[in-house]
Amino acid sequence: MNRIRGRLILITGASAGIGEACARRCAAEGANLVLWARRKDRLVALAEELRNDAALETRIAGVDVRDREAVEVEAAEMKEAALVPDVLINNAGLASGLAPLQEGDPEDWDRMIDTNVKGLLHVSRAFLPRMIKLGRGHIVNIGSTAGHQVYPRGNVYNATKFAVRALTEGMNLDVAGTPIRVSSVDPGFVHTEFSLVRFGGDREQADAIYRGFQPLLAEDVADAIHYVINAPEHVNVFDLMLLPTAQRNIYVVDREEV
Ligand code: NDP
Ligand code: 8X3
Repeated sequence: MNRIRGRLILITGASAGIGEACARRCAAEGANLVLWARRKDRLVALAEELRNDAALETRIAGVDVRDREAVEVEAAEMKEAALVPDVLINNAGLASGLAPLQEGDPEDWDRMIDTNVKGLLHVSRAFLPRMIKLGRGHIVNIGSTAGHQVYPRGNVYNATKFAVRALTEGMNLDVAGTPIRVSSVDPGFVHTEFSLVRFGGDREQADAIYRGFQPLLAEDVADAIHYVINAPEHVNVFDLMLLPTAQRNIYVVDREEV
């Protein structure tokens, strides 16, 4: 049964990877979309492509989720246009660097904390009150296996994803007594631009992360997210973890020698 056709789905970080795959999947299911990211040129191209494939309403905005004012302005414009998301997918996120804390760059820490934690808070705070008022809404936070177990040199990235898990649990308590659902989808290794971003554009270092095994694809995660948002209203998928078969915990991966 298709429960998302005609729904309004807001995806943050829709210009690449999991967010982009999710936009494509939701479009294929007939949802209307609001797509946010900093690289607006990519959103323009994606929206154009989706419009050609399906008769959808797609609204895009170049929003940096770290910028609370920008989030509030865009949310207010949506309110003016009577657009309240049925589903908010808090996907925008990144890792920046991979170093022991004693060698870490505080600017990397700011980038991760401001995006993965505060960005998620800014966007949720902007839309949750209206969801509650209307008595409908579903927030899906993209966490990570990194929010369940730490790995060497993961320190601050791990901390942000542990925070996302705490926020999913906390938000569920906050919306108790309403029909609002808050879910978390927590993938293991997914081959996206994630590692390229983490290593500052170093393709060799990024490719090495996914070498010798089959990582998840962004489309695999989009499938899982689709399952979560398409579930009947009495079902709240609280925390869905999905890992590549070759990945046995956060850092144990069966790699073939290449
Ligand atoms: P990508 O780098 O491919 O995509 C990240 C997306 O986030 C981009 O669209 C980027 O757009 C957006 N983004 C980053 N910073 C901001 C910002 N400040 N404001 C708005 N958008 C932003 O990585 P993934 O698709 O892999 O990552 C998506 C989510 O999945 C993240 O939360 C990540 O932590 C999580 N995750 C990823 C895993 C993996 O192995 N890849 C595993 C587990 C979780 P732009 O640069 O245009 O702003
Ligand atoms: C991303 C997965 O293991 O690269 O959250 O940190 S990992």
